[in-house]
Amino acid sequence: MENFTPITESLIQGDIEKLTGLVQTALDQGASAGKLLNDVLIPGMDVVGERMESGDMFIAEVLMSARAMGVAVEKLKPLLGDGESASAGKVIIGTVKGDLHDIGKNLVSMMMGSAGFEVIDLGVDIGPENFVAAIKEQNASVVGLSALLTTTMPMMKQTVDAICESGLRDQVKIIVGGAPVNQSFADEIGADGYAADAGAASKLAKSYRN
Ligand code: B12
Repeated sequence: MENFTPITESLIQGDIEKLTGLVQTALDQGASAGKLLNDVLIPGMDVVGERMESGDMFIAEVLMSARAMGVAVEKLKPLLGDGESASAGKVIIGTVKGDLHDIGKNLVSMMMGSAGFEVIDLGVDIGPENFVAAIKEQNASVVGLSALLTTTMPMMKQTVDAICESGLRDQVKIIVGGAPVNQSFADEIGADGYAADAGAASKLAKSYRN
């Protein structure tokens, strides 16, 4: 096993109490919040993403790590100077209209947040017009659509079409995901990308940065 710092280890284990205690100690000893985030916590979440993709971590474990990361990020947020917390970009995410499943979407949302994106999670049952309004309002560069039902997959196409009709298509990368969705469906409806899990989704969004 790789040689992780105790902070990274408690993050991977999803041990919120231990993680927040260790982060506090590091801060008390003079560590910078930005360094902790960028050099310790985010690389830790990258490990979680890799283990998820390779099947070495179960969803429940990933959720625990993601929650622990969320708590640590909340703790560091007020201490981060503007320069240190430069956002990787804005991501709008939501489950499409007619679909109420949100566990996977929340996971993607958390992983992207951990990767430094500013994530605006619209929630579930989101109509095409709401996605369009949010992209416009937030000036987002990536939009993620989630669907878990075969019956709501056509709503993904309607959402992509609405984004095209709104004239915002050139401004955003559209990525899709959810158990019934795959790469060829993404291609068929004119999305930019598909990712099978939260780790891959975050990687995909990062690949659009440059
Ligand atoms: C939990 C669950 C529910 C819960 C949802 C609770 C919640 N808050 O989400 C409840 C009980 C409410 C529910 C309701 C229904 N459900 Co349901 N549900 C499930 C179940 C068991 C698990 C889904 C889940 O959370 N998986 C775990 C997460 C982590 O995985 P995930 O969602 O796939 O997400 C990952 C990836 O897909 C990807 N991803 C997800 N979103 C996105 C987005 C982007 C942008 C990207 C890049 C990636 C990405 O990353 C995620 C993390 O790795 C599935 C079965 C299954 N095995 O999928 C059925 C399932 C999806 N449900 C099903 C059905 C039929 C229903 C109902 C119609 C049942 C009914 N008769 O009322 C209703 C529909 C309600 C509605 N309108 O949406 C069927 C769908 C069948 C089909 N082919 O369409 C399934 C497959 C069960 C089955 N085998 O019959 N359900």
